[in-house]
Amino acid sequence: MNFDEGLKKRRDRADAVLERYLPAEDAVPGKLAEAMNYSIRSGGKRIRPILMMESYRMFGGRKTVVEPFMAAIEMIHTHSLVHDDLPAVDNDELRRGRKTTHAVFGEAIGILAGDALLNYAYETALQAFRQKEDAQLVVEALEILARETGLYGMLGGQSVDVENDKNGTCALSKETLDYIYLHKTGALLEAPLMIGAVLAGAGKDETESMREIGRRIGLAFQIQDDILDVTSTAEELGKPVGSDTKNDKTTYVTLQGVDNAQRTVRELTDAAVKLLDSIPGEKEFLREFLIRMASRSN
Ligand code: GRG
Repeated sequence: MNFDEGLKKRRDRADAVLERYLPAEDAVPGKLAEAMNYSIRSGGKRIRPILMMESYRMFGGRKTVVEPFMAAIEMIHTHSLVHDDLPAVDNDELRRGRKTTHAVFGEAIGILAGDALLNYAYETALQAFRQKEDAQLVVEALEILARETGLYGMLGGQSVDVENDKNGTCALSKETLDYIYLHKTGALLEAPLMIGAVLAGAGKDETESMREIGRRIGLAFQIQDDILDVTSTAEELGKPVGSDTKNDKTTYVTLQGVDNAQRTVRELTDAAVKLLDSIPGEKEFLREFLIRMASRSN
């Protein structure tokens, strides 16, 4: 099986897992469930559940305890996109090639759908306790999920981003930009790699190595986002381009230029792959996936 076939298989599996955990729309409050499901079903590369599954398998995991967590991480990711698109934040009408949730359902339901996805993610992850044998590992995985996506993770990074947005045209330091990128984007790529490892029973050192891989690939991923904002098209990306320039944002492109930013992406990816290579386990697909994530065109 070549890489693209392997990717399709994994994406289909992630979609099937998600479908099993989505809320029903035929009971009250159907509109809210519909808005949640609309945002989840509007596509997306499913990077985070795929990373989790690959990490789980790499450390020998073969059970289904990982599945509620795969669904939960995609729900949290989708919550962040729904809220990021709101009029009070980026005010975008296009996401994943479709109208954004608030553009279809109105702002109030857009806000609620984002909130509900975040809450439902935990309701979903808690279902992992039904598979009794792995209770302690489930507790550890929940701790990672909560921390990496909360105040000291994604939400913290986003808050510093928003704070600096309101600072006018004053350029950010590279240190502040790295804090923002490592948290608002990196934390949500660290989390699935770590959760997959923990649920499969990996040791502390191995889990920390997976965190470090996520950190490097997360930074590379967000820098690539900066690059695509100036080099790609709305058709290719499925969301507006040129928004960083429009909003006068400091990015790796404004700090380093496109060529150097591309070099930084390559260096970070190489470092992530080198670390992955030092860990035993079946990781051929994950290795290629990390490389393609960083050099993605959408
Ligand atoms: C309410 C101010 C406020 C914000 C809440 C938490 C949050 C929204 C945003 C987090 C920051 C964020 C949206 C970062 C974007 C990271 C990023 C590059 C996402 C794109 O991920 P892909 O390419 O998307 O995996 P798909 O659509 O393929 O799933």
